[in-house]
Amino acid sequence: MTRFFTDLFNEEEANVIFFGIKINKKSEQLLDSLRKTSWFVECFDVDSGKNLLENVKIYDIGNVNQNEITTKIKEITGRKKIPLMISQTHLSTLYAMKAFEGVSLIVFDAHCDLKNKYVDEKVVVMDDRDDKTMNCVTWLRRLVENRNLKVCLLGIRSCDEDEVEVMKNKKILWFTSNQIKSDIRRAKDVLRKFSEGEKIYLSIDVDCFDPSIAPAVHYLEPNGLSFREFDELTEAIKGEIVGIDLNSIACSNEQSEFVATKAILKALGKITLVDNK
Ligand SMILES: [Mn+2]
Repeated sequence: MTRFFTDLFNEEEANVIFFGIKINKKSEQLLDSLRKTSWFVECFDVDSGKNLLENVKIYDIGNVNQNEITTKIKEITGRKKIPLMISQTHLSTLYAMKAFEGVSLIVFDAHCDLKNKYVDEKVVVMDDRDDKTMNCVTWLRRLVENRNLKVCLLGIRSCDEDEVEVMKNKKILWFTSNQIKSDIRRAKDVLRKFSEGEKIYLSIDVDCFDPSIAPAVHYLEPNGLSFREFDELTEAIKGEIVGIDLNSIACSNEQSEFVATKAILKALGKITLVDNK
């Protein structure tokens, strides 16, 4: 197996543990393809003159099932390491967040994922009981209805009135794609204040990007973030990154995979602590 980004480190010395979520044969092929793509992404950032992986030693443990996420992450954080997960569904983030306490959540997404129930032939229902309230468009609703959590959503451009109500009631901080495009300085200022001194779990839904740069998503929402906008916002995040995921990449597509792995690399560049958490 080609390992994600590198095979330089063993599990013991690594401070970031990577794993993919296997849903079916196709998702395993996609994960393998992403692993191969990651080797072609340059770790040196020419603008900052920094190696984005300078504080990062990644070890790839392979793929795990959706129902193993919470246990796996608890095991990783218990060993003072940072989990990095790639999944085809955003529902995985719900199970990841169950492994953390006292963590704030930053999500890049075109959608709020705050629906109470949603049925669509494209929505992969992950629950064995065929539960229509547990999927990639309801996961954040399920998370915030049971927990007091600081949440910031970035890049929103598709949601309904009910979801806006939930954002207001739950005091979720959110920026639409248009708000980011018209005043990114303000978005960055607010994001900086939101994240300062916090432990941060960062979740990147690939559909936050404009479909012109990342077309391999389930819902091709126009007017998405440019890579530069994503990069600038990520750069503004303060605090301590305790977990990262990238999700909702729908199928193997070279262009989208490159954008996805580059986005992960930028997120990894935010890791400042090595083993002294
Ligand atoms: Mn999502």
